[in-house]
Amino acid sequence: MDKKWWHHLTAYQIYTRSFCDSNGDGIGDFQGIISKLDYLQELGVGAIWISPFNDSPNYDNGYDISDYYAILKDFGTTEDLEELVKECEKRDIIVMMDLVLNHSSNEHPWFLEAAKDRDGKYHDYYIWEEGTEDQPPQGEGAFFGGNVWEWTPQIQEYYYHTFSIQQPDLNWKNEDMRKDLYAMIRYWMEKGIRGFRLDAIDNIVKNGHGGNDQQSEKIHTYLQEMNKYSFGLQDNLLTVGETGGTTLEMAKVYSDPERKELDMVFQFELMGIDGVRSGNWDPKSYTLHDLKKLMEKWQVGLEQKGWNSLFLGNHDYPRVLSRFGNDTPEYRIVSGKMLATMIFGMKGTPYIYQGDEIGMTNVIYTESSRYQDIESVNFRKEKQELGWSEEKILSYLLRNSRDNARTPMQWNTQAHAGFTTGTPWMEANENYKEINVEDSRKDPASLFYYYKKLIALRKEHDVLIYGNFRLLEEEHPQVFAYERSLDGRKVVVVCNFGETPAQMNATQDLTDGKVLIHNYEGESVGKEIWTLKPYEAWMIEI
Ligand code: TEU
Ligand code: CA
Repeated sequence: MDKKWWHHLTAYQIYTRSFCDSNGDGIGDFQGIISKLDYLQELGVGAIWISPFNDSPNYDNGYDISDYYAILKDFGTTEDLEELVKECEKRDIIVMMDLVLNHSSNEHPWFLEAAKDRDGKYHDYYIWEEGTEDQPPQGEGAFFGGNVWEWTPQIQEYYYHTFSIQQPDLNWKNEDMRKDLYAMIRYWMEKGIRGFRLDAIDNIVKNGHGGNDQQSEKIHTYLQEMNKYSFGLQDNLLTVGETGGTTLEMAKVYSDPERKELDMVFQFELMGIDGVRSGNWDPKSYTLHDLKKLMEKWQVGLEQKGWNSLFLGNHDYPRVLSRFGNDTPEYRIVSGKMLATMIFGMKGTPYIYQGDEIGMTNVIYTESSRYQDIESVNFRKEKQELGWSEEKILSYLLRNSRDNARTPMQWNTQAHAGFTTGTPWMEANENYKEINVEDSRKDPASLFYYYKKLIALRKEHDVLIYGNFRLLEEEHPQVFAYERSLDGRKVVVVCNFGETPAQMNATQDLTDGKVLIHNYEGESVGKEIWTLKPYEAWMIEI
């Protein structure tokens, strides 16, 4: 495998709106990020992925762009962004921009034109179907509620939207539209943006009857074309595609370096394992064995060709700890460390979502009216119309809502968790007095320092980057263990996913091993490794 400069890097995702507010208007901004760069440098991350920062009416917090060249005023100015890029450069951090190319805002001038005139240049920048007001074209449900087709009385046509009605899909069949997007990407490349996360990129090819075409070859043609006219013009960029519906076979193609499509992809198979935000949001049960086999499939599947992104959550999912760990005071830190060990021992590029490094948890609301996210708001409305009780709606939102991950970053014990001196756009999680950055940095045993150590380990040990993956203890109901090996070097990772002790089968001799990291006090490897404490995790070099 050819080595790349970004292989050892750990990325950190910033949801700007909720990260740090510098001017007291209650909304996080670029100057806020700049003021926290020393913190991120200390953690050791090599990239920050910033959620969309272009101008937007914010129906979907920036994922509905009305001007691809302008900066959202809430976040700052173009000069602030340039300053951010420079300040990051000084600290060896690259800035990754979130590019939303599947759709624009319905307030983008292209769409305003398109919806006015069937014969104008921009009409074909979007996807239209004939119909009558009471007879929409055949189509599936949109991601954020309702049907994918929305009526435009002015021109008596329906437009297509994968997500909300405020997010009309762009028509990738239109070459002028594509060229306009590529020019826009070059503009941001010139501003010093070194990484690009392509939002919902596997949705850009439609199947012609109201759905996305995951089988089409066309998507590869577009990605290669985009690379040729934008990313490929520079050799020091990093691209990651959000490909929610991708199969392993497709992912191999997307991230095969020879094909020049994407450097890596986010796949969401794990994100759907418990039914969160998938299907009808009903809870789905799964076993640790299912989770292990799924991870193994992607680890082994992309071993020769391609590259994985490693993550357990982002701004679209509940908090990692509340979802896969144990967020009670007793086990919060230890289970958070265990999950981090599991992910950082794997092959791929780890992404930390803001706040996960200090163990932030889901937010507990007692009224469904507290939710702000468009998806949650639409969900609530739809279910109310169906007659669901408040109690049932609330229980679904508590488990699934994206707002769980969007409460302000918890910096300290001051008002609003130190996120703002004003009134926050969203209240901080009430537990900020117990969970915050300031306290984490004072405590050598904190999750923060554990993450810091994991990030550093990946810079020192090639076996963690390039080693082959082999699942151990496959049938164990409570332990996730695997081995990474490279040129005679071996690292074994052992994680107890249970709240109770677990006994492993002594199939390997680990007693002479060197402990790289361990989430309980004391670092000697003896026989005790075979009896794991609750949520205990080891990373051992043998
Ligand atoms: O997300 C797409 C999205 O909704 C995924 O979480 C989806 O569940 C996954 O692809 C499985 O198919 C992106 C952004 O991350 C999200 O915040 C935006 O709301 C959305 O696109 C629309 O831009
Ligand atoms: Ca602000």
